[in-house]
Amino acid sequence: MVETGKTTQEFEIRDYLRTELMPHFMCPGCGHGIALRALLWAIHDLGIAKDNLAVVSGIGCSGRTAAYIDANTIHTTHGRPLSFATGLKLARPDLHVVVITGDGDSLAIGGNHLIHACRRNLDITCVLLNNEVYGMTGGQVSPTTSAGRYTTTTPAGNHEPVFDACELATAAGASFVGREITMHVTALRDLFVQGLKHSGFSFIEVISDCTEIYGRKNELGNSPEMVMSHKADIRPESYGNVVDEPFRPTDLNVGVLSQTDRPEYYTAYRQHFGKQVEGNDDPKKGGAVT
Ligand SMILES: Cc1ncc(C[n+]2csc(CCOP(=O)(O)OP(=O)(O)O)c2C)c(N)n1
Repeated sequence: MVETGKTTQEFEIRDYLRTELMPHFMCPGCGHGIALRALLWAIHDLGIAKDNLAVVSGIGCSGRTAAYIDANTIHTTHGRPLSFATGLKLARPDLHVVVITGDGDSLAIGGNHLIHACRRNLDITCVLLNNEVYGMTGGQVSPTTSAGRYTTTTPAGNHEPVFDACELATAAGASFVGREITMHVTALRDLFVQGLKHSGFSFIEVISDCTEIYGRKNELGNSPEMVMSHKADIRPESYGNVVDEPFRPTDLNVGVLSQTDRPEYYTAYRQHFGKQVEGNDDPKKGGAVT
């Protein structure tokens, strides 16, 4: 991870947006915008220069958010942002590489890429905007659609079991895993700060909202009501150690859910090859890249 200096300047979101692309395409009340703000705020607080930031995204409303960021951005293909990000990070380890993805993007079509990115533990921050639905394409069921919920492809309600993205990432080896809701903007910003500072693969799930397509179909209320309903669902991390059993069936853990100091990909690579080739300065054989 590149060294960053804390900035003393007040956060002004317009400094980080491509304002020439405004008005944006998001629906009123979409949670993705709140997540984008918190992410940019974290980047500002860490003093990460825009030139040193690369944001890679897939396809979807989630993926489209990257286009509005005034930094190096790559809008890739559906399900593949982590593959592009892996290549970029290997070629340019000096960059902060952030992936913005959706639940359809990286748990359905891109699920395989996600588990291997977690396993490799390259120094990338992956932000999963989970709105429980394929928002951009009209509201089809996704791997995180809650039980019983109506989507355009589950007219009788969803009966499939739901992926817990954080448990999946932890099991696959991500060395930093966290979750937040959009109601907690400053907590979300702080989680992004921790994830960005972490050396290794950091996976952050944001419980977002699709008000227009998902919320409307399921009569979940307006945007503030949807956001408030997540607040009722969460179980703060601080309760984790003192309560043995979930106190509500819908309890959702938030905060940093798991963190290990497993060596980051490059460090592990150097350690592995360094042992075999002492004093080697050939990068192709694991030597120093200068
Ligand atoms: C290979 C491929 N398959 C399907 C699509 C169509 N498609 C575009 S976005 C999308 C779903 C996006 O859902 P999600 O990742 O959950 O993001 P959201 O729009 O909800 O933020 C799909 C299926 C595509 N663009 N490319």
